[in-house]
Amino acid sequence: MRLLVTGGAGFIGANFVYHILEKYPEYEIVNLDALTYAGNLENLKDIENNPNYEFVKGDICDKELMMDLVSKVDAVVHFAAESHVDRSILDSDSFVKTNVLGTLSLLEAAKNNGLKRFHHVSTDEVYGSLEKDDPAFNEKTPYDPRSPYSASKASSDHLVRAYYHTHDLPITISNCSNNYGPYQFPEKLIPLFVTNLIEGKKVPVYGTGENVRDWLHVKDHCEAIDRILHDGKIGETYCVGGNAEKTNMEITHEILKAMKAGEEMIEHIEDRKGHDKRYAIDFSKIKSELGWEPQVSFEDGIEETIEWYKNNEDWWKRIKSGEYQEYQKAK
Ligand code: NAD
Ligand code: TDX
Repeated sequence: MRLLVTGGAGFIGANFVYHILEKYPEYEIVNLDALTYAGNLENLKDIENNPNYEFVKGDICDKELMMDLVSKVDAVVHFAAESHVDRSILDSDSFVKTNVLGTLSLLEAAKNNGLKRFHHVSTDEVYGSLEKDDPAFNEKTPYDPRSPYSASKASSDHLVRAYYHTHDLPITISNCSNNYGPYQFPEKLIPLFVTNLIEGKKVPVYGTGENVRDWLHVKDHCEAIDRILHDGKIGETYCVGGNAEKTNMEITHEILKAMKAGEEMIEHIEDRKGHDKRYAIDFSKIKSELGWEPQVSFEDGIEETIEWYKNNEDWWKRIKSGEYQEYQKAK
């Protein structure tokens, strides 16, 4: 199988490229990435010389390039996106451009191109915000996005489904909860807090920190996408979750404890605008249809992740200082 992975230089995309090349060494991967601030070729150093791996620098909005790349592969796995909610609040343009128009450009390129599969990687945030005792999101939950980020992802999901119904494009979609693990850009909660503490800096908790997220190790997410890509039913959506709902304060305390830091390192700061209260995922469909469920417990996963950031200071220090962008300019 020859795969086009978009956004493979980002956090989940890079983990997915490693997952596929390790599990299916005969597969070929073309990784298309624009190398925005979130894309980092240093994430892929270990396989950059693998003969079954090729990197192409480009924008998913470039329809001609997408046509050319899509015509040479069997399947597309679409990760490329602007992914950080806080950035979408400050400036929404790039979110609509990449997440909506970029996805549309890729769909147009995929239409009538003989693809076996177009898998779209999406988020649980499209379903909105839950109250404490509300039932978890599932595939039938009505869409109710509330941030420019989630609105742009919701829009892309609708377009992907429209191309299935209108053009018979063989699509699948996954809507996943919060990921954590190696190579996550240190602007997201877990890597930001871990790296701040290593640097002796405080951790900024938005508001009271009572907001709840469901956490999934990135390895489990990659395995879920792998199962959907190979065995998922065309036209279907799968909700993917970690069975690990935690308040931000719980996460903060677990990180502080694991890193032997005290409460004085917590700094409560102004809340995120429109901060969604709670996300939770009912993943019974993917469990019953594809036999997938999370394998990494949060307790093991967070410990392993903290170790990874401790052992890879070079990687995140080069991001925090901006040096990583020099590496890719030279490529
Ligand atoms: P990320 O921000 O780490 O990586 C995004 C990648 O996309 C980067 O390499 C970036 O350079 C690339 N990119 C951005 N704009 C592009 C464009 N116009 N053309 C080509 N490449 C472009 O994101 P992530 O956390 O790895 O998320 C990957 C996908 O998974 C996204 O679609 C996101 O919505 C979804 N998702 C993420 C999470 C999570 O917790 N991180 C959870 C559920 C779903
Ligand atoms: O400094 C911080 N302080 C803080 O309290 C940051 C960065 C976050 N937070 C809070 C906000 C959220 O309640 O922590 C929670 C997690 O925040 P993020 O790591 O920014 O993730 P979130 O907004 O939940 O979105 C993530 O999960 C779903 C990804 O960034 C999305 O791409 C994905 O779709």
